Amino acid sequence: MDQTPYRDLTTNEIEDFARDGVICLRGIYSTECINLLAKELDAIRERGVLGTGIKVDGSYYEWMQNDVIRDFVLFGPTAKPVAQALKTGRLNFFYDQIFIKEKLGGTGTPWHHDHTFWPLAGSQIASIWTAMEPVTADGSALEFVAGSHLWGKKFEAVGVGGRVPSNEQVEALPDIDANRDQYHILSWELEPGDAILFNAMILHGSRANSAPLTRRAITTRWTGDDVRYKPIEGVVRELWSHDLKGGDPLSGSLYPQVLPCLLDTEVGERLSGPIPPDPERLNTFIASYESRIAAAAK
Ligand SMILES: O=C(O)CCC(=O)C(=O)O
Repeated sequence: MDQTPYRDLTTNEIEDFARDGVICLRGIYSTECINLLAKELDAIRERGVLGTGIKVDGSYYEWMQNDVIRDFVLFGPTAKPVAQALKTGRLNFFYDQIFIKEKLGGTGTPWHHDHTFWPLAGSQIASIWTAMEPVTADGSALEFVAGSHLWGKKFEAVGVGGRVPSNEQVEALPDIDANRDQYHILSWELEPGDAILFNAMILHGSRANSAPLTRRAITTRWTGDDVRYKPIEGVVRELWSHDLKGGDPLSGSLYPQVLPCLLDTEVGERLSGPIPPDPERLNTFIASYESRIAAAAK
């Protein structure tokens, strides 16, 4: 996989990211890179989340077991522009997440911001999202409320699976769709290789896919110097155990440093082979997933 960053961010892009909370980067990934990823996304879809057979429209932390996604994250061209936008010297990888929106009817992603889903404190947190096919406005293109990362509010975590309970103090989400003219909404149509880089506090979502093309996307999530681990109840499902306690900088084999350089102590084990999830945590995840399906079927 191409190891060279496509280019440095311009001063304008860094300023736009700070002001709007989101920028579009054209042609950041090569065709070869997208083709490799597309094959893996299809295979993951077939095998189900983390190889469990659970088939939903997404998966996450696949990099721990999938070598193409591992190389994309650790050696691909993403880390440097993300670090430039976040103005951070140290950049850790947080996790990858896959979002598939089936053609002609795939459901959208509700408006949300990412921060309240995650066991993190700090402001230097961003995701970079790219799709395997052209994304049109009616093809579930991402939408962002420009500047909402600066509102100083933390909203409830509402994702594709519904509202995620949290013991954090959070506010109800504003009804953005009912008042679209009151917000500055940014969205881009994309070609394969283009990507969108956005702050973890920006409100974003996507509408249902009414285009005749299934939209397969992958987001990688990154943290900078000021970020600390902050355990919160019930929000993100970490299926690998780690030693992080509240207040620790991210580190270790689950959340390794990528810039200024990889550390053998953190990535050595992963470079020598896939690391399966902790069986107990995985079983709890499968059971909770199955009970959610059963409850929804009643
Ligand atoms: O692909 C989507 O529809 C949602 C993506 C998203 O919310 C994210 O990457 O944080």
